[in-house]
Amino acid sequence: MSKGQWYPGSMSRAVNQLREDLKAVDLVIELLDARIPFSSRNPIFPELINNKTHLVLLHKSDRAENVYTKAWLAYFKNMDTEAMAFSVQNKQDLNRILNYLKKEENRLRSGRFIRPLRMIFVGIPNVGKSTLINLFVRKAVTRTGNRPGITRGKQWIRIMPGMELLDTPGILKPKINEKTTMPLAVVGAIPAGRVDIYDAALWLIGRYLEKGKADLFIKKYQDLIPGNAEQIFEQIGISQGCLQSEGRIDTERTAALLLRDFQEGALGRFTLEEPPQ
Ligand SMILES: Nc1nc2c(ncn2[C@@H]2O[C@H](COP(=O)(O)OP(=O)(O)OP(=O)(O)O)[C@@H](O)[C@H]2O)c(=O)[nH]1
Ligand SMILES: [Mg+2]
Repeated sequence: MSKGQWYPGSMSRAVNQLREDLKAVDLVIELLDARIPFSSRNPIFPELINNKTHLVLLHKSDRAENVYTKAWLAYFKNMDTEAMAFSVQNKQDLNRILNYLKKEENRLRSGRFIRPLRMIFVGIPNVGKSTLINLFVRKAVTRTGNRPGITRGKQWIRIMPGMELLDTPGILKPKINEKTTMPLAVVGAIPAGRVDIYDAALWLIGRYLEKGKADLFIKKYQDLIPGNAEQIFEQIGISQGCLQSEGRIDTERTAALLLRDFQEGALGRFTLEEPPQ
């Protein structure tokens, strides 16, 4: 099967746009969700960036478990890919990126200063690209505006002398298959409606049970009696008052509440994917 048949039209348009944008940069900063580094990476990405200097950020690391974030960092190191954990909550993380960029700028230029080091943030929807661009905008020395002729239509943000960031992020939809659907759904990277949220909620409870972390549910929703995923779901519905008129629980509302609580961090730090051995 050719690659074109794998992706619907909008996907290939996005890929073509990204291919274009990548031509204009020296450095690609790829954002992965630290809770799902596997599912939040589109497998065509490594081929697309084609040996460009590349930094992986395990983003939203404040939502992930440190022990697994460390394991993922070791995994990328092992693959000779530069990677850092990142969270907007942690000021040091931004400084760490800026230091990395300064080093890269020195290394890439190595005396022959021709033009600024240019970079782009790339990642799936909702991974945090705009949030990160805004952080850099606040640090920025100037917005450089359009550069007709050189990089038509692109807006660059000069984040410090000799360093420019493309102000529109590269968006690459995740690859959705039976392995990635649920992880993407529970972090909110798949639009509602594409997945049955009851299935997603049960799957999530199942993961907490598997990891022996059901206590985080009990802490959040109180007075839960340990049980299987269905029983816990049922009790959450009752304790949170997600009921229908006949007194049965409203599964849609219960599932939505549970997923929202997970996404907002009310169910603690939780990593859904561990690196391959
Ligand atoms: N917990 C946590 N949430 C974050 C972090 N960074 C961003 N977010 C949240 O993630 C959500 C998505 O962030 P955006 O910056 O809009 O993501 P995006 O990649 O630009 O999304 P699209 O424009 O849809 O592609 C927002 O609710 C942010 O507040 C982080 O480091 N930690
Ligand atoms: Mg955005």
